[in-house]
Amino acid sequence: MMRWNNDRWRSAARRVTAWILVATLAPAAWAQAPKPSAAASDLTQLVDITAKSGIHFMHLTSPAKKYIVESMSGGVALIDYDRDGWPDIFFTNAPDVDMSLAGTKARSALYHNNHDGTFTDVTEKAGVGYPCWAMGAAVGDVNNDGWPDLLVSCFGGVVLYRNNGDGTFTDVTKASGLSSDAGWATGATFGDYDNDGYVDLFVPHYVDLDLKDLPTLGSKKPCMYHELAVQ
Ligand SMILES: [Ca+2]
Ligand SMILES: [Ca+2]
Repeated sequence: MMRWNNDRWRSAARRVTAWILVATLAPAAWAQAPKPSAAASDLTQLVDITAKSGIHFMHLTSPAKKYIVESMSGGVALIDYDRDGWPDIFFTNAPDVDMSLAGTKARSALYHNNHDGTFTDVTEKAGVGYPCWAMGAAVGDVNNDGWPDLLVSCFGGVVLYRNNGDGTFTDVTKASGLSSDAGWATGATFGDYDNDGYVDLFVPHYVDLDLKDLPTLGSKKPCMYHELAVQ
């Protein structure tokens, strides 16, 4: 059992006195504080509901960040894949270099919007969990069937998933002519640039990097980001 000596009692008494002072002075301080304007009080407040949302996705990270490809974060796409009028969420994920060389993949995730502030992980049924070393994602109806399709940009090209309209997707990368892209696609966006009624695709690339020929730190002249050496 904890024993209280006189010093502790005096310390506790000082804290109680302090709280009484705060409680006594607070109304006066509040009364003197400027009242918020009507415009400020009308501003919409954003509330963090992540813990209650059912979304438990965690993007993998490499604390060491030895290579530039490990320093990149992932992208998120909003896609109403079931066309119920409520946006669903796709998260991209990526392994680190050691995982990739060992053949281990990182799981991306698709969450269905339950209409009540919560989401359900539907990744397995949808079949979109392991597209690639995923960087970003874009949403577009590439075949004009009314169902939004999903393109994932990757370290190593892009992956195009066609929405089957039943909660599942099919990888149509090769059939769509996109499998020849083997570069580091950091992001992607759809847009009908020639106004023919079919969405076109723009894929920006980043630097050349070969996982099978990675430089050891200091073996080559590194890039300098401010005063940080990056390879
Ligand atoms: Ca939806
Ligand atoms: Ca479609």
